[in-house]
Amino acid sequence: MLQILNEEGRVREGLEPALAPDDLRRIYALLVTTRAADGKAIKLQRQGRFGTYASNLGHEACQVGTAFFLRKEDWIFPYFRDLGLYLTAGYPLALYFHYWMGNEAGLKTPEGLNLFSFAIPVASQILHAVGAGMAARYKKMPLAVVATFGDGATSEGDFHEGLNYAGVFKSPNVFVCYNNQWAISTPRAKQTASETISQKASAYGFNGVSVDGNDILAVLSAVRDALDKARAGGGPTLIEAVTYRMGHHTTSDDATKYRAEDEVKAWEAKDPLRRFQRYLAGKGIWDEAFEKAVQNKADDDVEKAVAEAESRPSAALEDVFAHTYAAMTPQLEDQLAELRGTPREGGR
Ligand SMILES: Cc1ncc(C[n+]2csc(CCOP(=O)(O)OP(=O)(O)O)c2C)c(N)n1
Ligand SMILES: [Mg+2]
Repeated sequence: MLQILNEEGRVREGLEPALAPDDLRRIYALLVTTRAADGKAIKLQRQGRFGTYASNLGHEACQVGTAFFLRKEDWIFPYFRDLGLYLTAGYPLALYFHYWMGNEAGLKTPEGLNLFSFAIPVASQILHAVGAGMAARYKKMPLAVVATFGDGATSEGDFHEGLNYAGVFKSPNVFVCYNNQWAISTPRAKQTASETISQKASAYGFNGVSVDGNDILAVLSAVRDALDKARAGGGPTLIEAVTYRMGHHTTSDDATKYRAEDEVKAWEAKDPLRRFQRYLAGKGIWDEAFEKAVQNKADDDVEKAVAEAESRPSAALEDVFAHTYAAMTPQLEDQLAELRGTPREGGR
């Protein structure tokens, strides 16, 4: 497993990626903003101002590291636990919040951002990403297409079909699996008998690499190499970012029912933010004043996003019924009429 920063934030000789101090500052700010926005989202859900929400605590390095080197022309097919990726890609936080407050409009990507609405059906985005990758190949566009997903997604047919196709046709895909050890209550050991998730790539004829997903430098390096390879026509790569879901699966879950507190505690010591912070301190980039400035800006951005999201219109009542079929079935029309207080004659 590739690790560049150890748990104390010390860097391994010869592996440190060349990043300008301003990039390092920007990466740290993205990590901190992701954590601040995630913490706020959980509080808002507890206050009834958000719907069910999927926590991101512990995933910040995987998410920011995956998106940081993407170019404007690349495409991203994310999943529901990808807040840091959204922020790094430049998605407005207010829109992202608006979605989780219960309005589909929040996932309507602004023009010019090649970011697909995130997938809730586990692994379905992998097929879309491979299709987009093939389109880029046919059009001879030198771009990369990224799909992110969890360890649980690797048990879905869509994962195997997508990676098989990508391998055969050398699509310019980068598959990033956030292996956070759990798929709701299913532990990694019950997900697959493979020793690693990255080794699955060899069955499809391309490279797989496992990286420490709590080490932002390792994620950045592996993803940058894979993006360069994809853009140059070298075909796909599977990256397994080994991390841990520090929170519950969603706000509707209680992880204390199925996992031991000791396990969570052990992962606290591997915190991706603290590790990167120590690295930056060693380089003379991080100090208390910098920390305060970054935190204040993050809190400010988050508060502004909440205010903006809450000032946007609420979802229409019809939305609950309107999007399952191209046209509503008579039963759905009956239900909508009933909800509006005007039940239809003979309605069921
Ligand atoms: C096709 C499909 N089956 C089941 C579900 C219910 N479900 C939602 S998240 C999840 C587990 C996902 O685990 P993983 O892929 O490891 O991602 P993580 O939540 O850990 O980030 C399941 C089973 C779903 N959304 N889609
Ligand atoms: Mg998982």
